[in-house]
Amino acid sequence: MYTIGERINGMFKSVRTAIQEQNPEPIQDLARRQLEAGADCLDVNVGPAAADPAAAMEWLVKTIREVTDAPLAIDTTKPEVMRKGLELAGPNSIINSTKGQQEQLDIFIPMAIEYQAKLIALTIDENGIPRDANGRNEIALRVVAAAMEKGLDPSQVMIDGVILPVNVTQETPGHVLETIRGVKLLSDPPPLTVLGLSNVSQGTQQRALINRTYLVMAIGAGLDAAIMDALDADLMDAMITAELLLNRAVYCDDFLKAYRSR
Ligand code: THG
Repeated sequence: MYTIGERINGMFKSVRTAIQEQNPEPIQDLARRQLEAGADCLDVNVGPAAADPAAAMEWLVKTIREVTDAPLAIDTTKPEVMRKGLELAGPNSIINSTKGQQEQLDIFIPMAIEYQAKLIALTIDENGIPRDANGRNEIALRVVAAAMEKGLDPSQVMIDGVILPVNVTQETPGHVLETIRGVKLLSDPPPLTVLGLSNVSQGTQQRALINRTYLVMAIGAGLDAAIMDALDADLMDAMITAELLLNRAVYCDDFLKAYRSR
């Protein structure tokens, strides 16, 4: 499992304040701690409140790059903010994200090729979020076809089935699991799959429990990557154990420690 740490997001008050005050310590601390906890990549999102999102993205990426060369997932809907982030982040970045409609694919697929970045595609289009897995897989197929047509290998595409809070639509978690399974049949090589895990528990009373139970289910369905709270040690333990039980790591009594020191 490829772990993308979710915490550098202006949605969190401490991050929002750090951006406003241009105070590097809280950001650099979150970068270090998430990587120490096992994150492979860091999501970077200036949040909805940033007055000048391109300037905020520039400051965030430069601030993170003072402490780590780890891959970054540039999390914005705005092409000019994305470009700024990719320029400063360097190779192995992730474009987070494009939607499935043609106008967006025409912008973000060439950008992925230009910056040699992976491309997260949400299974959303001009008609919104599909009700079920069929609708999601239809959009995923269009994305993969567009990528191949433009010369982006499907293995560089990460399909996000768009999980919603379970207390808002209780059918969605099941539909997204079906999407994860279905996406693997779209092409050879298939695209990767990713989720913004914490969305599933927003507004619920048992966030951590719901997050880790759903992560294990999604890993069982074939999930390749998740944007998740790498600072939640129980969540990371559940992920490591799921991988062990799927025979992706050799068992030893110290398997949690062995994975973490890999
Ligand atoms: N898919 C993709 N990218 C994404 C998402 C996705 N990026 C953003 C988001 N969804 C994933 N990241 C988060 C980060 C935080 C939370 C949820 C998802 C979260 N935040 C607290 C809340 O809303 O309750 C904020 C708490 C606070 O304010 O301190 O849960 O789906 N590709």
